Amino acid sequence: MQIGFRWYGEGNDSISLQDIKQIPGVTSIVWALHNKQAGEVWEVDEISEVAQQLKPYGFNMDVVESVNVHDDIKVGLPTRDKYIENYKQTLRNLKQFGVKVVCYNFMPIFDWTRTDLFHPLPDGSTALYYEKDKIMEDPKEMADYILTNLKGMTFPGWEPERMAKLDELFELYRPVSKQQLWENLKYFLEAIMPTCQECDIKMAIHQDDPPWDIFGLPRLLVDAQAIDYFLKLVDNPYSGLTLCSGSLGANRNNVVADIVKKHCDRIYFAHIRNVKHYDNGDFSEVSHRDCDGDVGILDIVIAYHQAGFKGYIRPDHGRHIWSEQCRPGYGLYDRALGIMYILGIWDSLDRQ
Ligand code: DNO
Repeated sequence: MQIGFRWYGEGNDSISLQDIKQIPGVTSIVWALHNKQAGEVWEVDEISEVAQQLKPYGFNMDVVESVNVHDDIKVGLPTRDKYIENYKQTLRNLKQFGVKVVCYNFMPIFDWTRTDLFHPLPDGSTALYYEKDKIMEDPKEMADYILTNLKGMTFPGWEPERMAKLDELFELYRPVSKQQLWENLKYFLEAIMPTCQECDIKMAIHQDDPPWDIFGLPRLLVDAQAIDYFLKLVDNPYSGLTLCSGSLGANRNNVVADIVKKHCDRIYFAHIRNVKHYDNGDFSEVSHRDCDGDVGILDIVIAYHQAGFKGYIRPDHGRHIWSEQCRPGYGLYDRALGIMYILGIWDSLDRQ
């Protein structure tokens, strides 16, 4: 197991590499070129700039989160082939820097979706929150709310350029059924698998967050059954999972530890996040401690340990604590606490 920490880049994150260096156990910076639009090639000199920043700290850049997939690929337009060629070129360029895993998602239009980015918790901290009823309303309202609260920070999946075209995007996705979306995912993966093999880069899909359809848009990776289906759809070791405990765990029927046990050999990247459910269907993100939420963090970490997991793990979202001003979900302190919790479990299991 190797510990990663997501970092949004120089000038784009309140957290410095120096800060991250002081968290025990972190060896990988989980990074991306956040100024790139989906579909653009990531050029060697742009990647090299990040490599130069990481070098003095001894961090590797093995995991990219995310190289986003262009909507034309998701929708299955004829122009998708051009964007797939660009994706392949990006993979070849990433290979030059030793990248081993690319995390990506196939969510239509929206990436992770929350209705409150700074919801107060009883302990005085704030956290990302999902209020089910608010999602029934206008998607534009929600996009406006999120963009306003991001205060100019870029967030993958919430690019202002894309959000400005929401009507157009909804129109584009209207004819795309769930089955068609699966077919388009298959087409994309089959097209890039030879390049992944040539570059020895594993594609690791992130689950839909939350794991159910929203605003009438079909969402694919929502439960154990969908994960089984996905892994058979393109049954190639270069296509696997970023298993996100928090995304799946938002549905209380998902038992994430069971998915770890079943598919550990196809999990290349693990996101560890805890979620608390409310009876009305709302949920809140909470600390990584097992008893603070409902996801079964302890069982999940034990399952990874027992399976001899060799991939990358990162603490996923954290609460905003100790008055930290940071990106929603991506502060320093609570994620650092999350790492210490995961390492505490891991080290004591090693001892046994
Ligand atoms: C949320 C993240 C996701 C993830 C993408 C991967 O914070 O886990 O946004 O990065 O879905 O493409």
